Amino acid sequence: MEGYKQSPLEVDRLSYQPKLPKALQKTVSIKKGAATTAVANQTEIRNLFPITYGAPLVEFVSGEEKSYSAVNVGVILSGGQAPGGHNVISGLFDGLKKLNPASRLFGFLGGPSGLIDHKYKELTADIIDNYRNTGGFDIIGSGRTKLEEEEQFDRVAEICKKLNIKAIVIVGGDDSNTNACVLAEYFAKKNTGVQIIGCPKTIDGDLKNDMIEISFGFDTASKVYSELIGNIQRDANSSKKYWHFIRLMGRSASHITLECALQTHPNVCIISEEVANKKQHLSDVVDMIVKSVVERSNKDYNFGTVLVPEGLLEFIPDMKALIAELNDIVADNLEFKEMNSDTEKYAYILRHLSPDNASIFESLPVFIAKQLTADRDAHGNVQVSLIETEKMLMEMVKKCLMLLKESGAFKGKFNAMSHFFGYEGRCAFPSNFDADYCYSLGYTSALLIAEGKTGYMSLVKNTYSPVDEWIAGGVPLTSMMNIERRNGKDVPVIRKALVDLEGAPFKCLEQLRPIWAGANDTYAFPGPIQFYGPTEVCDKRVRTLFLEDEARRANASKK
Ligand code: FBP
Repeated sequence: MEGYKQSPLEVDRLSYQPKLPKALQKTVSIKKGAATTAVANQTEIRNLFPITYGAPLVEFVSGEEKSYSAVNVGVILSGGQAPGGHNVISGLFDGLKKLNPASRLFGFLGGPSGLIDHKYKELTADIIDNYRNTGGFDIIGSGRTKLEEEEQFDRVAEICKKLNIKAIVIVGGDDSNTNACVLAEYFAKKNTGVQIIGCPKTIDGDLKNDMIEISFGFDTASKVYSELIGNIQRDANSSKKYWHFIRLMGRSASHITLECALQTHPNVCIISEEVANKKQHLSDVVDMIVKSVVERSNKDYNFGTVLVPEGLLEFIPDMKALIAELNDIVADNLEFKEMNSDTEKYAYILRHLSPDNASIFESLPVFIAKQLTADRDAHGNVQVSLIETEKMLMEMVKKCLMLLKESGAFKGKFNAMSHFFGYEGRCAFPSNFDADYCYSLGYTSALLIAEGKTGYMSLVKNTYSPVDEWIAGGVPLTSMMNIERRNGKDVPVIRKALVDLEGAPFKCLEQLRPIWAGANDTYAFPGPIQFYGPTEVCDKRVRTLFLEDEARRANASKK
């Protein structure tokens, strides 16, 4: 395009050949593993998914040359962007072509809505080659339309018939893969002959379980944020005059915040799951930060860093109750939507809230109260990425410190700045790990399709080890399901993985946090992601993966 020039790094990354697990490098055969059940509510899940329930785990191992017929396959990218999506598509494309060069790949545009509205483009080699190892989902776009109604499924079946599509790969998080599971069962029941394969995507890191070690994008995104936090810490330690309140994306789960803390060693790190577990109030969280500011100021350290997970407010019991009541008041409320002024809206909310929630609402800074009443997402929930929790905490800490100053209990200075890191990391160039992992996931999806599997998630395990030693296969989607109450109904969903307070990464944070709180020489500076150079730098895994792998091995050796 006129005036558009790819950066030198972009040009160079296009020719990076992602690594594949050893077993996938030549011809493969499929090895059947143990039959599966569901993580919980086995009877209900079996009754809801009679065809796809109980299928075995599968693994691909080196095997004899085999011929596969040509297939047409569709792919969608669903939900928030995550680094590596383009590599899932290129791995899928290369895998399909390797198995049979006459196979074709169709990308559906803008996420699930592309499948429903029949908007697609064929992904040919010249298109794919321009996106290899690049960040973003722009090759076909993404979207958050929910694919869950039978009418929508029938529309999908229509386009599959028209394009002679034999399988669809759904690249998404827990919700999208839940929908993939329902769609797989529906297609099997209707004998459409269309297979459904899922791929574990989300920077949030909350799509993981005994089988899925990490969702793609988490590695890159947490490294990007950690670089920025490290840079800020060096600045804070140089000028020694600012406290930095940094909110990190991750929706409900605090995996990203935890990982960034392990990489950078901030002075304060809040973990939502811990706050909920200890049933802390907003004032407890504020007090914890105030305590740290005061203690550090006594040592003349009038600077520091505070990491705040994006979903914090929903984990504070009293805030959760307030948000739930606000959801009921605001969702689909035309009268409220049509009000012209913020003052009118504020007064309306106060009139309709229960007395306890009204008093919490009134105690919040006005800008937060306004953000909490903004438009809901497609699921009727508050959009956490739009709530400036870091600013709110900053304001509340400031207020407390002013009172302490008046009473003589705080003699230091408090100048603070706020940051939100989210969108900066979701479309970054995938790290070597994500480039290889995503390519392998895509390639494995092609193999699952060739082997006639449906209702499976593409699986690549042993990811802490070098790529050669990775194990590729598939895990039935039904095995990750349980029943949860959503919007007043019991529904089958893939269980979301929140931070495990008994898990190795959190235990490590818990142990180190007190040391980081008072010091100024413990900050760590991870620097930018490196693509070229020594493997210990370029292929370094995130701390979460390391600690979980170590714990897994220790457990296995005990058995
Ligand atoms: P997914 O769960 O779809 O992967 O999205 C992750 C995420 O980046 C969250 O961390 C964040 O809260 C949300 O998407 C933001 O949504 P949007 O892209 O609609 O602003």
